[in-house]
Amino acid sequence: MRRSSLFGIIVLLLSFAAGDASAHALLDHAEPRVGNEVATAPNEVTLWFTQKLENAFCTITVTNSEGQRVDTGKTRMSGNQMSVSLRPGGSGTYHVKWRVLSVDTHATDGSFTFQVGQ
Ligand SMILES: [Cu+2]
Repeated sequence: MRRSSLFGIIVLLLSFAAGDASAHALLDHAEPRVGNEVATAPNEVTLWFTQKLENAFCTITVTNSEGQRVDTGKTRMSGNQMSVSLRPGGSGTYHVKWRVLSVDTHATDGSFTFQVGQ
């Protein structure tokens, strides 16, 4: 009897944990697209998330192939979308790092790259 109620509690906790994980703001897609190559350096990067974002605590950092920061630091946000303007950074691999706080107060972060052609 004790054992079965303990099992019930564990199942309940696991289902809470699973529900919570799906509620975090994860990267849905980006422009330029994750891993893709674009012909010319874009003048901004836009990220779309799976959940609405809490404006005050979200950042995007973009560096070019030489590791120089090319984002202007000014992010624009609307709902589940966040953009940052870029300075010219030449060709090569760009790294995008993001950190966001979703409206459910959970912080998530991640990174991806895209290529800029010659
Ligand atoms: Cu969450």
